Amino acid sequence: MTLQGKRRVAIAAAALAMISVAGCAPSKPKGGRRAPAAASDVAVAAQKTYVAPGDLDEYYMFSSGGHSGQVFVYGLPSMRHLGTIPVFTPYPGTGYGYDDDTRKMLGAYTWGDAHHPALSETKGDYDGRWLFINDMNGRVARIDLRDFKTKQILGPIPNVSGNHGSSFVTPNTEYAMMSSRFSVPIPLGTYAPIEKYATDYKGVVVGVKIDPKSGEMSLGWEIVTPPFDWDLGDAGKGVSDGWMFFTCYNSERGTGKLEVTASQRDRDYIAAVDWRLAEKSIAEGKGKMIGGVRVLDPREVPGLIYLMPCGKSPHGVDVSPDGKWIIGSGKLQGVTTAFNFEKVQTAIRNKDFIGDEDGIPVLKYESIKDAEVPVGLGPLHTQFGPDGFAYTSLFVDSAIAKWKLGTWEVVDKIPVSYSVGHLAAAEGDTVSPDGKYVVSLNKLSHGRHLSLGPSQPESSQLIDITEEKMKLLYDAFTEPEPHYAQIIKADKVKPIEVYPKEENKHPLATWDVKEAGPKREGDRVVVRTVVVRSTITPTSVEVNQGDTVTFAITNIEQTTDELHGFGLLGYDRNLVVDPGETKTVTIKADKPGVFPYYCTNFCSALHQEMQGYLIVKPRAGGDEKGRKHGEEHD
Ligand code: K7E
Ligand code: CUA
Repeated sequence: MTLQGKRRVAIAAAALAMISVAGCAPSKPKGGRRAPAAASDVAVAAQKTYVAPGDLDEYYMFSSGGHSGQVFVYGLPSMRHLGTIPVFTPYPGTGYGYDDDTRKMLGAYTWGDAHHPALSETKGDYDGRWLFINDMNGRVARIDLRDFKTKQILGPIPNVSGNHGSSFVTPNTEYAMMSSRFSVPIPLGTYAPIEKYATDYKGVVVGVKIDPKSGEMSLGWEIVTPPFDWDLGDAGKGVSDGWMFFTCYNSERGTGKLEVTASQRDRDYIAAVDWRLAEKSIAEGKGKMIGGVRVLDPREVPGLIYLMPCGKSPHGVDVSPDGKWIIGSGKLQGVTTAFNFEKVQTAIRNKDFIGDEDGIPVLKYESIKDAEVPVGLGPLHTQFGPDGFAYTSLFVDSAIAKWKLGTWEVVDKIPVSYSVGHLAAAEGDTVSPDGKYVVSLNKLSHGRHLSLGPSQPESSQLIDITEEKMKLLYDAFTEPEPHYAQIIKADKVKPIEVYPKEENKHPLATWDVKEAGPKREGDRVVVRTVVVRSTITPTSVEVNQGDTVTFAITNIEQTTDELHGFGLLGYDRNLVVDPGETKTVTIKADKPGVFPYYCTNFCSALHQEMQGYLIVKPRAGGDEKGRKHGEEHD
């Protein structure tokens, strides 16, 4: 056993001793703590989740931030929140959305709704390079796991309204897939009355191409579909590599109260999309330009899509580690269905169809399913663990079911608090899920924590899956709102701690304080700025009212953890510049006066002294007018 391991056991033993004492206490302990369950269970859970000060967690969990537009990073098994990666939303904590580059990347948006993070894969295994994540506003982002920063936001993608079924990457990160939740007339901006929904409104499936070297995303192709509400997706792997699966609800093409109109049929669909055929067809010049993109019509490309009927309004679809089974969960049912990919292929070959939807063949349910697994009520999502076990979240039952692929036997069930949406298994979306944990991403948490008033947090519960019976280990409370998360072994991620000086190719990088200072061209002023403990150079800058001023700030530290901020009062800007990094911030100096700038990120004993002044000289004759105008700065 390692020293760290020994320390952990010793501390856990101490925790056990303490808990045993509390367990004997006759009345409710002070502070409102519940009497613990069997003390030994609590002690085991404490031991399994306790990461001693200075010790490191075993896994990273990247949890979607839902409508906060961010990604939250946790360490497992401690469930400690280690950091927030801002993606679709400005975040003053890291200065994201305040410097020129990230402001431009965010575009006109101040929010995003991010549901499904997807780690990049090589041969179906997480490779620790990138994390992709969707935004309902038709966008998808790439985070670089070398520095945990958002590097690219692609979109809004033409023709897509409500990018929910995204971002799911293929086994060698060839694509991040997208699908539209809301069908609308396309291209966006086209008018059609709601009465024409069934015929004039369209869904869209998109392949976002990923450069295997740089991770750079570009628009690959689109496929137009009937106006179903596409929901979730997963890429085929192993035997089903080359295919992509998307669930939908509202195959009824209903409008109005969807809870009624879209719940009439016994079955909706999982679409099986041959993405290699899509790629090939586009290369051959097929498709029609819609909204500036080439869009394939399944009627004109036979074999592109097939529809697999799946129980009432399915939500999640998840492909087993070997790619053999496609697990689809009808959220209004008590079973989850395992479809057999081989049978799907046979049915396609035999034209075993029961009809079509706008020219897309519908396969016969009985011919393609292997089993209906009686997991419990309201199955949403399935994840995979070691030894061929699958774990399905049950929203209505508020539980997680454990069952066996192939024998379809439900072997265990554990209640969660409360109403689980997604669940995430460690390494659970790879070809070799060998993780020790499942995290239940719950929608409700009432009564499990100190009250915060009406805005209740969500909860994420850590569950041990190393033994036959699942065991609840820990409750963590999260900011809004984790949908899906992905969990990767920590040693697969190799983050840097400073930006090496020799890699900084920014044209305005300044490494010598002697070169710092303003340079004017007409009414544009570029201020080369150096930040290093404990001075911002230059310490003052004078410009004229109406000038456009760019501060190009280089943090010349090469020491880990030495971040410096740049908050500019009166002009609503705050940057944080990491060691070795250069960032620019541009403002129109339309308000005269004196505006302090200062380091916002505590960096040294003389952090407080790290300050300076932007002095804006009023226009000649100035001026009430200038001041008024100035109030409208962006
Ligand atoms: Cu189930 Cu958006 Cu994947 Cu929420 S989604 S839970
Ligand atoms: Cu630099 Cu605080």
